[in-house]
Amino acid sequence: MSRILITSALPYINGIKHLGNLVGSMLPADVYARFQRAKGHDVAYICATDEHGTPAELAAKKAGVPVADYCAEQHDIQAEAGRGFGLSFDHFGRSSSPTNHDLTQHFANQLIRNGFVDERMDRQVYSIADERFLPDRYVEGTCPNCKFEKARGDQCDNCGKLLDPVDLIDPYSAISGSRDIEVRETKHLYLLQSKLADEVRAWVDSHADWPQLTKSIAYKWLDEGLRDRSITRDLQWGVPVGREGFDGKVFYVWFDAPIEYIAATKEWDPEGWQRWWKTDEGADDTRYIQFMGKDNVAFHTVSFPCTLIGSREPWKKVDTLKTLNWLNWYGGKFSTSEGRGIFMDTALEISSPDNWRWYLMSNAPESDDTSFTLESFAGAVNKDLADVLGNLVNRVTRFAGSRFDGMVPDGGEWGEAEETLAAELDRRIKAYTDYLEAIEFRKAFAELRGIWVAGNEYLQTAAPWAAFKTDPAKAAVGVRTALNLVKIIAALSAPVIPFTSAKLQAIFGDPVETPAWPTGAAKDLLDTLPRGTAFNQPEVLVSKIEPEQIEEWAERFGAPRD
Ligand code: B3M
Ligand code: ZN
Repeated sequence: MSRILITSALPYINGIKHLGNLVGSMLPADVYARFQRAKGHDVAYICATDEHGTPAELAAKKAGVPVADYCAEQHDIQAEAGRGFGLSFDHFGRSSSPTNHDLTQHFANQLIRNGFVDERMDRQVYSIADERFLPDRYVEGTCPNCKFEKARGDQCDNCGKLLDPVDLIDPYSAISGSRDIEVRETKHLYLLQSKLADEVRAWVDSHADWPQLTKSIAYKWLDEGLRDRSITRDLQWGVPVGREGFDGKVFYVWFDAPIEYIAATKEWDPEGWQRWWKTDEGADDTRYIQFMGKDNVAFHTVSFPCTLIGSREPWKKVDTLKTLNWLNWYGGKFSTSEGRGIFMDTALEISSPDNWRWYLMSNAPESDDTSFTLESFAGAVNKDLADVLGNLVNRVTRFAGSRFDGMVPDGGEWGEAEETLAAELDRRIKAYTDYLEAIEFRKAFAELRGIWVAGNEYLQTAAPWAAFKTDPAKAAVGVRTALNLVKIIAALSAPVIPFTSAKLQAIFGDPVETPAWPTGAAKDLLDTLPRGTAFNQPEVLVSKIEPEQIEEWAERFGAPRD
């Protein structure tokens, strides 16, 4: 048994997340966590809301509530949506927690003590109308790189380039719209990443096994030369710097947010958190996997490691990063600020969590960006879940219900059809398990679907309904084998469609959250249900999505029609 720490990028607090955010970090992390728990490992899946910075302040202002209240409310909304989707966080914390305040200040103090932080006079955008500095997203303007006219001070949404607010062309205040703006001097703390660059590079070099996308982003930053970065901001909301001359300043959101991974673990397990995070207290044999969208990679491969390394304390660093590309809304972009796309709360109003989970994970944007369309969603639900999985389960349970009195039949001999099924299962379960282990979701779920298909093919060949009159023993083997297969499928499918798995498990007894991962020869797995025991008819597993529903949703969500 190993100890496995899993974190997914912390969702910003500024409103409920869309399906692109969900498949970009939280959902794949959940699937992986469920898989590793099923294999018997000691898993901590940690996440939290990312509550500081200008996105939070701006959203609170828009909502007309104090930022602390806004965050508390939105945290509950996001936690509720996570539960609705079956996200199995061991802890879902808040980056604004006292624990994170303490740890953030601790890291800053360590970095200062070790000579990796400097006080510097900085030039920042100041709004005369608003009587305040305008850090990050408080200022908008034209991108110096691509000339997009609504670039934000910290990053251009159009070309993705990270920006410095003073570089924007024609800047204006995101608070008041005022263009009465000047550049003023203000004091800030700088993290001297340049001093840590060699150590970070050596650490990245030691991870030749990282996925290509992850490595290329990390090396791009390292090769451009690590710039010293300001880690404080002229803001009220955040972790106070708590240093003389720094009143009214807080740490930059990207400084405190990753530290919340540690703080949330500490909140979850106040006694034993060190074994996940301190290499001198057990974390040297913890395996740590992070999940995130590609725009977050630089912060996790370079910035956060600078914090950890520069502390000169024995902190656990990430072993494997799983980086996801974008899920697009019909080739365009999902957008929180513009309300474009489908969001976690509304998604659950219109369809079941497993329908979404299956669609999103079997089409995860792994090697490239993928386009969400309602048609492809309906296709995945209707074809894979209803026609393939649902059909298999319904056919066998109905037939066994009427012809074998709802019991697992005894008698009959294992034949050629069973041998063929077992051989295919041996191959596919291994491939599926290996792909999940390698965190390759699309390939993994193609195998899982292959197992569902194999089940239907088996039923077709064994045809117990045809054999029933002439050769009841053969019919008995067919039904028994297919019922066992349903039980195996319940366990194999649990990481991705846990609610459906529970319904499948309920055919044979009380469902559990984490059914054990099927191991051993398929021949044995296919004969584990005690013969002669009763089973239950399943609840409705999947209902098909009708063309009228697609039209209705398209209208509701403003999906482009052709
Ligand atoms: N909140 C950005 C995002 O949601 C940011 C991630 C923080 S991870 C420490 O994409
Ligand atoms: Zn740009």
